[in-house]
Amino acid sequence: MARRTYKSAEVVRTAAGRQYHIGCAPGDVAPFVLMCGDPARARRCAGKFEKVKVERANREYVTITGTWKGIPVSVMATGMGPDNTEIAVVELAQVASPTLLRIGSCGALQKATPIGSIVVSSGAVRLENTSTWFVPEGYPAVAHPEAALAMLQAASDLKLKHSFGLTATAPGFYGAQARAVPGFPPRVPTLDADLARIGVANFEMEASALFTLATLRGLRAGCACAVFANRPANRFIDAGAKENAEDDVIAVGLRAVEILAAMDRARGKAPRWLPRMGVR
Ligand code: R1P
Ligand code: URA
Repeated sequence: MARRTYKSAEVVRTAAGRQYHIGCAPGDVAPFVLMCGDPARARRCAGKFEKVKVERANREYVTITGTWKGIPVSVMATGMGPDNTEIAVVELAQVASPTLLRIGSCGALQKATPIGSIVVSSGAVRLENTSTWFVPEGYPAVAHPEAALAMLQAASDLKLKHSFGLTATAPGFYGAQARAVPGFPPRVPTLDADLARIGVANFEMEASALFTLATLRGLRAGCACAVFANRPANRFIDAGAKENAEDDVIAVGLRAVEILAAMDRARGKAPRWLPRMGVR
């Protein structure tokens, strides 16, 4: 994918050459980065690496780089929300050109989507406004097809209940996801039902910023989320099931890295992977 060039560059680095928020320098980040909001999930994911080479932690950003089945991989916690994701993607892109795979959690908007299952995003509705400071309203936030396919195949290989569809990225957990909390009535109380009616699969808080900025920069990005809530059924996951669902979405991310690495080998110097190339 073609990389854009810029007339002038503003970079924010510390004296040690590390990016201001994420604390990473060139060489710290692998060609595949798994991303999630929760630092505990990032550490849980890194616990599955064979080796850990780099660990950086600053504010909510935790980046751990190691290997998985011999493939160099990083996991990064970004904290919650599109604004945090913007900082993560912009600063990551100063030190590497990675494939970015979000391993998140979400609330399902369709009644039939089971809690604990996985939703792979085809694209995201930009309910947030972080991305509008880069692109106009009509600009679509789409997953890279290779990343989306790899995450779908990963969920299938792992025999996990999964679905594929549009995600709505909200700039908050309560009002912006139409949660009615005493004392804090949402301005648009029908938003969850309205989105469900037009086929949107799930709510979360990062994917559209990730997809938009990755597309701008020519990076591959994908998103798979474990379902923690079923909004039409008004149900939320319990503690034990949450751990299992987190392990599942981590497994999807790691398996997707293996699949993408195989797609890249099969593609060789071709600009993009096509199904006829198979995997190696
Ligand atoms: C809200 O609880 C948080 O969980 C989801 C949302 O997108 C938001 O960040 O994702 P993570 O589990 O990756 O943090
Ligand atoms: N994350 C969200 O953003 N919403 C949910 O309902 C669950 C997880």
